[in-house]
Amino acid sequence: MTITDDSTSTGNGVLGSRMLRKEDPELLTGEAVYTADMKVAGALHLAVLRSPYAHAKIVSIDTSAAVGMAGVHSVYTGADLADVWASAMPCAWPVTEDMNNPEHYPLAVGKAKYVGDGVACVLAETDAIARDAIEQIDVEYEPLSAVIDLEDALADNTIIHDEIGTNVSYTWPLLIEENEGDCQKAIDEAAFVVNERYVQQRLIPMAMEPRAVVAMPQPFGGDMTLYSSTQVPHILKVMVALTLGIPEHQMRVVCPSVGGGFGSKLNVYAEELLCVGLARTLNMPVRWNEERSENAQATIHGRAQIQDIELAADENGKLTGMRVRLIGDMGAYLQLVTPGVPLLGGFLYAGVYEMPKAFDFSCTSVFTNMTPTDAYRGAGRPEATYAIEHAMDSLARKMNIDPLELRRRNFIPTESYPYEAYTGLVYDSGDHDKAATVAAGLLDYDALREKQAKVNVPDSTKRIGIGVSTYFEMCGLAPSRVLASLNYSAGGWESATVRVLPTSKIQVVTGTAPHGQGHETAWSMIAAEKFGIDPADVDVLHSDTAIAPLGLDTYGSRSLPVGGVAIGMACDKVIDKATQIAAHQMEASPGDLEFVHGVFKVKGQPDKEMPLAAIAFEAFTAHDLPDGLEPNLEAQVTYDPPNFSWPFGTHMCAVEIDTETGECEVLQYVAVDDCGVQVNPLIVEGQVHGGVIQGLAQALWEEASYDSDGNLLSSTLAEYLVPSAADVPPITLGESITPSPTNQLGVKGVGEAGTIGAAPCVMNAVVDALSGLGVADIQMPATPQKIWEAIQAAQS
Ligand code: MCN
Repeated sequence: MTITDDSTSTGNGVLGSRMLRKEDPELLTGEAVYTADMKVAGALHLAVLRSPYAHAKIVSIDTSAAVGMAGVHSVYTGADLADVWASAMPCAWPVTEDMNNPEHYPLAVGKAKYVGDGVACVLAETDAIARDAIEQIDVEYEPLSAVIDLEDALADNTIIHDEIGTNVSYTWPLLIEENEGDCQKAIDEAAFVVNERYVQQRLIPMAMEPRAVVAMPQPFGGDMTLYSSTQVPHILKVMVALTLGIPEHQMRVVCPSVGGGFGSKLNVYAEELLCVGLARTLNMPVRWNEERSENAQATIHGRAQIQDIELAADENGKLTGMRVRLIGDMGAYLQLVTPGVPLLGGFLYAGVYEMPKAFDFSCTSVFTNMTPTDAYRGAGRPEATYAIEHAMDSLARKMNIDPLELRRRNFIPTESYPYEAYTGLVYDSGDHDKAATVAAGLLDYDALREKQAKVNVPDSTKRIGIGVSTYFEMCGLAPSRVLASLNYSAGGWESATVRVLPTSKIQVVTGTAPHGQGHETAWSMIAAEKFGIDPADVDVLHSDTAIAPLGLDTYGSRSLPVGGVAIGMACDKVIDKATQIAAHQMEASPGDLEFVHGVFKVKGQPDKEMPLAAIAFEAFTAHDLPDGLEPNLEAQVTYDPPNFSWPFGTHMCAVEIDTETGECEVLQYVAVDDCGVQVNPLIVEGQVHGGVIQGLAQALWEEASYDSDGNLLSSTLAEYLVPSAADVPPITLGESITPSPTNQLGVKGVGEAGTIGAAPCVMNAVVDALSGLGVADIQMPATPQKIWEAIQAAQS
């Protein structure tokens, strides 16, 4: 494996090696410090009283009993804190100019709008006292009917936000005006049309570490340090400063170790604002630790969409048009990027297929009396992939052809890249036929189809299903200009500083904020490859805005294709400067030097060479530098990518369904995820494994279910079925590497890829197993009960 030619790699072979993650010993042996582990002398503990009603007027709140309890410092309602906020909680993505965004404060005033909405809070000497004290707060509620069903929400019979007067937040069209006529024509003239509704159930991200916050005012100077289990320290710093009116230079955010996020920690939460706001008011440290069931209620949920899809094809199965209508469930309020999530998928509904411009899409998003939704691994893109891939299988069934064959007929040909899609976006590179061929080979697709034909006979109680899915992902968010065109309030750049210390050890400072992705290892490998040194000689500094002041954090599988590339570019800048110093020292021209395995050599003069260590020391002492050159070896780069990165892949699986119990067992799972050049294949594999399991979980097990009154029925791990290791099938990964031509490392992101391919793959297998029994479709999650009921319904 090599990096692309325009880089100045010295090619020591570190890049692409299966190096073990250097951060793991600390994380795996309990040595790592998470926010909740921090010892903070004199801190007050926050507990939040949450509404037990999904929708209710708050008639009165009596805090007197709680105030009088021993160990209680103070008790606050939303009204008490009105002066603490400079503005309402932020939503960074006003997707349309007329989007309805209700005011949202850390504690509700007037009305509670979901079960879990904070209505009062306590500060006490210990967490236990604070939690006991909230039980003593007496709130009189006047319950209102809850809006849970998305189509009921659209009907506006019960209005959640009175000041808005409708439950609709926005309607976002993509290409409708231009293409509606063509799209209808394509559907009217099609030889085959698929017209289906898919429900993306609500999911709970369920990071292993719940959220935790410590807000520490510094004793002198009015500065505030916020420690938080977040994946966005830089964004959080700006947003907290704006929301609380804190001068930004006096605000620092630090993430101690973070135990996963999956998008749920890409946010600005009420508890962060409460802790900082109260710590500032009282000039005392304030902390909060989330409980697991609180996490299920008060940390964002994901997915939650209804998708109506019409897919048109000619007699050969070539796609001729597509219409998509979405209803997005925003939950009770808009969090940081809530409204943008369904739209991120809007660009991907044609998957990896050639699609004429006869495409139209619109998304109407509504408020409901449930936990706010926001980004969850894949954020819009798994939903879009599910829709096109599930519809492709339906189309193949209608045409009575093999689903893999149908896909091959529609793949964007490899030679068409870079490919301008129907949306105007340009896909960088792809080889879908290869990914599909590798996957089919690993699954032994043809042999399995033959076996299936023998096994799935009418009286068999065990039926085999074969699932195929392909995908394109739009990640590495993104060129700032494109984000601007989508009304996103931030850019898509990333920053890196690379510093060679006097003893030639290297510091990399990054704006990315890892929470399980192994950046310390991967970024060390990039720098080690560039400088021809051991990755152990590189230290990666991150997740502290005082140390890494510029950054846009980690989400959207952006850290490598944006942040990692920035590091590569900063290394190049440092090497350029070191080359000038080496040339000066050896009385040669910089053009005559080569840098190989950490040593500067004058080409053709074997006795003339200087190691990086010598140059680093020269740069430090600055006794004899070229005229005008600044001392020290350090460079900073802020990189704004010219395009998204476009990973793609094919997933395949085999399932066996017991028709008497509805039990579905995934027998075999194959994933070929092409993320361009791989910095560390071991990390890539780990990312894909984790992602696949989350996609599998959506297909078969997980669902945030609510009753009609808006009670969350799955608020503990007894009801919310996160798979254990024992539930995970054998996963075989196949290799396909198609470098991205848009960045110097040739990389694309991989953090969400597995999740995007997996749910449609498994659900296609489920329906494939049962279609012979007359089952047309099953909505996720395909639990044994749902499968059994679908079989019974089809048979009767
Ligand atoms: N990588 C690589 N070669 C590639 C692509 C990636 O070696 N061609 C490596 C990178 O160097 C990095 C890791 O894979 O170490 C992931 O990189 P990238 O795809 O850039 O994704 P991010 O680092 O930006 O991580 C975000 C992504 C997202 S969006 C979610 S959600 C997610 C995920 O990562 N949440 C995670 N993976 C997770 N993994 C863990 N353990 N916990 C989470 O919460």
